[in-house]
Parts: sequence; C-alpha cells; structure tokens
Amino acid sequence: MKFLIASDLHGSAHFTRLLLEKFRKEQADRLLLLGDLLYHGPRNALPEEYDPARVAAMLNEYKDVILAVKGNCDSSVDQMVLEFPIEAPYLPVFQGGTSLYLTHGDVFTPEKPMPMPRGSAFLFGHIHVPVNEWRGGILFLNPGSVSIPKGESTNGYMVFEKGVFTFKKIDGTPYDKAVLRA
Ligand SMILES: [Mn+2]
Repeated sequence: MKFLIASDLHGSAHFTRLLLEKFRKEQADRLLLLGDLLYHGPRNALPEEYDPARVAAMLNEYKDVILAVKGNCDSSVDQMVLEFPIEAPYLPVFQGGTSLYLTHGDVFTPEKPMPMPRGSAFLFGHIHVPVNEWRGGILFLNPGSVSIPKGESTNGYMVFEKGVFTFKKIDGTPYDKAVLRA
C-alpha cells in the first residue's frame, strides 16, 4: 500500500488542488493528513486562493481514503463540514511491518512524543518545515507545509512505499528520503 503524507493545507484551494492531482498521479492508496486543513490561523497570512469551503468539498471527495489527525487550527466546526474524522490527537498506522504514528506536533512533539516502540516513525506537521532525523531509535519526519512553507522550505509532501519515505516538492520533484526497516 502506498501513502501520500501531507500537512498544513490551511484552506488553500490552489495547493489542495495540486496535492490531490499528485495523489492521483502517484496512484497512492491512502492520503495521510497531519492537521491544519481548513483555517488559515491568525499567525499566518492568507494562502493562495484561500477558500476553506472549497477545500472541504475537495477533501470530502477523498473521504474514503483519508486518515487525519487534529491540528491546532482545526476546530469542531471544521469537523462539521468534513466527512472524515479529524479530531484524533494521534493515530498509529501499522503497515508492512512498520509502525507510523501520525500527529500534528503541537501536543505531542519530537521533544515530548507519545510512547512509541523503537524503530517507529513519528510523523508531524505544525512547524511548516521539513524534518528527517533519527533520534533515540525513532525516525522523526515532517513533510513541511503544502500551502505555507516556512524558513528555506518549499511547498511539498511525502510519499511512503515499501519502507521508503520520499520527500517531494509540490511539482513532484523528489529532494530527500528516509528508510524505515520493517
Ligand atoms: Mn499549521
């Protein structure tokens, strides 16, 4: 099974459209979203083509293949317009002998993760900057933000297939990878 992993869409219809195009092009089986889906958040400027209702409608078309966790900008009213669950603080996903723990990164952080077996991957968003680092037997990964990249980073996402995470720019160009052995 192939996963596309992305975070921090923040209501950008433009970048959500590009992301869903990539989901189809990659022929991924599941879309893992790490929070902050609809609302821009008061700390951010409005992203390109800010249209939360449109983003909700686009994501709802993929409701059967989305796994999502709650971001600090996601609220109960967001859940009212989304047809897949978004309120889990974290989700464990077991795939092909590997263990992935999805979370937004504001409650459980790389400094204070949930209890996880060694050899697991901790997948988070929130900081809008890509992370690829082994520490204490855990692989910490952040795909960066789809819509509002910070620091030197660019808009992007991650693909996971057969134990390999590939970081990609929103145009599909790979720029980094990590291996998680089963
Ligand atoms: Mn965010």
